Parts: sequence; C-alpha cells; structure tokens
Amino acid sequence: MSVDTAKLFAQLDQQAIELPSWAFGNSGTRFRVFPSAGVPRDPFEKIEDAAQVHKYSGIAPSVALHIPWDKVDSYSELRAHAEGLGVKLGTINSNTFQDEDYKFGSITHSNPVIRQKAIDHHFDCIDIMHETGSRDLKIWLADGTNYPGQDDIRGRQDRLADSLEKIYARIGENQRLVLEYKFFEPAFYHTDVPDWGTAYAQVAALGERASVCLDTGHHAPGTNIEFIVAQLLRLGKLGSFDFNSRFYADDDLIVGAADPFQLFRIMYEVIRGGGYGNDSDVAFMLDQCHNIEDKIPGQIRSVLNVQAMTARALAVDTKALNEAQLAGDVLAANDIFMDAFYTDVRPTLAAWRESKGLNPDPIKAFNNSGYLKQIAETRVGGQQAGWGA
Ligand code: PSV
Ligand code: MN
Repeated sequence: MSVDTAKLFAQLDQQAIELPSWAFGNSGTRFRVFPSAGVPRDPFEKIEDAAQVHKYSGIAPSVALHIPWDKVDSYSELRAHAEGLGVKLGTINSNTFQDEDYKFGSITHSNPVIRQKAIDHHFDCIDIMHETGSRDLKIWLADGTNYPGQDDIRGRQDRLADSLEKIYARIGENQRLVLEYKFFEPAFYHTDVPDWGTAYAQVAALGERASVCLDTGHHAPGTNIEFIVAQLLRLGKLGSFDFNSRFYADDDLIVGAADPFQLFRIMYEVIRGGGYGNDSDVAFMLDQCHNIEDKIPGQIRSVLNVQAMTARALAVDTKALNEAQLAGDVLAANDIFMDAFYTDVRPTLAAWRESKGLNPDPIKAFNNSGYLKQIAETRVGGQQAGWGA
C-alpha cells in the first residue's frame, strides 16, 4: 500500500453516516404511498434493517429516531437491541408537526398553553436521549404562516427564542440542540426558521451547545449550499447535516443522485473547514424517503454516494490548488478542482472495503444475502411503519 493510499484509507476510516429510522418505513407523496413487502412493523425492526446497511457498508453505525414515530415502552431495551446488532441510537428528532394543536404553530404559538405543550414534548425527547445515550436533539419546526398579516412574524420570532431557551436549559452537559431550517412547506408565506441566518441567530443566542442543522433539500433552487457550509463552519455553528437530494423541492431522494457534483463541493468545504473526521463534531445524517425503490439497498446506495464524494473531495490536491489560487490562475485552479471530481474512486473504495473484510460490492452482497426475501416472508401481520408512524 502506498503512503497516499494508507493516508486515504485512514481518512475513510473516520467516516460515520447516521441513518434515519423513517427511511425503512413506507413513504410516498400526497398522491399515493406504495407499500413494500417486509417493511418494519416497529422501531425494533427498523433498527434491524438499519443494521444491515452498516453490516455491508461499514460506515453507518448509528440510527436517528423520530418521536413519537419511534415511541417504545423501553428505550433501554431498544438501545440494547441496537447495540446487540452493532449499531447505536443517534439523534432524537422532535415532532411538533402532526398534532391538531399545532395548526398555527408549536413553540412559536401565541397561546402559552400550546407553546408549553410543545416545549414539554422536547423535554420528553431529552428524557429519551438520556436513555438512548443520544447526543443530539434535532428540532425542525413546521411553524409559519400562509398569508401576509396572518400573524405577527416578529412576535413569533421572540416566542421562538423564549421557547428554545427553555429547551436548551434542559439539555445535558454532553448533549446538543441542533436547529434545522427550511424556507417553505407546510407553511408557504413565511416559516419561522427559513434559513441558516435565522437558525444561526437563534442558536448563537442560546450558547455553545446549540448549532445549526443543514438539510440539503431545504434551499431555494440555485442556492450555493457549500458557501453556507463554509460560513457555518467558520462560525463554529455547523452541527449536523440532513443529506438527501432533490430536483425540484424537498424531494428527499437518494443523496448524490440528483447532483453528485454538488455533494462533492459540499464535502470539499466540509473537509476544508475542518468538519470531517475524528476531531470534528459535525454529524452526518441522511433524511430521505424511498418511495419506489427498495429501502435497505436505497440506504446502502446513499451512504456509498456520500463515501464516494468524500473520497473525491479528499483527492483534491490542496497544495497545488492553493498555489493556483494565489497566482490568480483561474483555469488551473478550476482544473485541479475538477480533476479530483472526475477521479474514479471506485477501485480504491473496493480495496478499502476489502481491507475491512467487507464485500467490495455492498449492494450486490446485500441483494445476494436473501434478507429482503426473508423479511417479506416473516414480517406478516401487524401494521407496517410509515412516514408518520
Ligand atoms: C422536514 O422537511 C424534515 O427535513 C425534518 O428533518 C423532519 O424531521 C424530517 O423532514 C422528516 O422526514
Ligand atoms: Mn431534515
């Protein structure tokens, strides 16, 4: 093994991508949900499926939960189940978007009773985090308005700050609060946390253990997402990613499928800004749905896409790039950057897998394992999990 390959392998060893439990349930659009055979009936089965992704890829050691979708009687039992399968429970996602009371908002609501109900839900999530051993509480709010004048957008911002302060005061010493932004949907005139600037302003007011979650599907078309990555890393406030890809809106398609070059550019800025590897606190999560493709191989494909673009980003000749930049050599600099993007890293990644005792072709290995057939045959009866339960 050459020195460079050894260095690259050591860097690849540091990659960890968290899987969303909800990716294993049925999902769809408002037009139709196509159910799949063998879909998990409960959080325990979701974790079993997630463990398969880690077993074949070697880079997906934890699973994020969504509460109440993943509500169980015993979180320590769920944790033991996960650990027995070689994975951990990760980020706890709160959910204040499916309750009748939250029609006009949750932690931003003008009614203090409803606001407190939403805050209490976050307190419950924090209790769960203590049992699951989770570090991050991730908050995404559906809060917003549909019509100009509908509510006092400034007042909502003040209530948001106040509620977040109460939630932040509850999180443990080794825990973090990450606030996710999104500029539309389900509210269409304004959302209360539309962009990285608002999320940054809110978490900066809270303190050190609060940071921003960047969901790649939550920006207007054409937004330079890697610039936001660079900016948040520079400010020390990039907490986590929700990875997915999109052609139009918040499509939640397989990360790296719609625009691999964008994923490469993002990973380059992550590495450039110190957000990658054992020394970094940035969490890399998927937030996706697999509506028409098989879910487990869909998740394997997703983590492999992130790994491939990470390997390409690690291949950028940063010294030569820096020289070309300083010399003002526009074309040379761009050439160096593109050269890394066009590098075929597939043989290198196959060799990395073999060095870990993994099959060089994880999707083929999974498909040959018979797991999908087995779950289709054994998971009969009960209620299949879906996005929302
Ligand atoms: C909202 O669109 C979001 O990205 C949030 O992260 C939610 O928790 C998640 O999707 C649910 O899929
Ligand atoms: Mn998300």
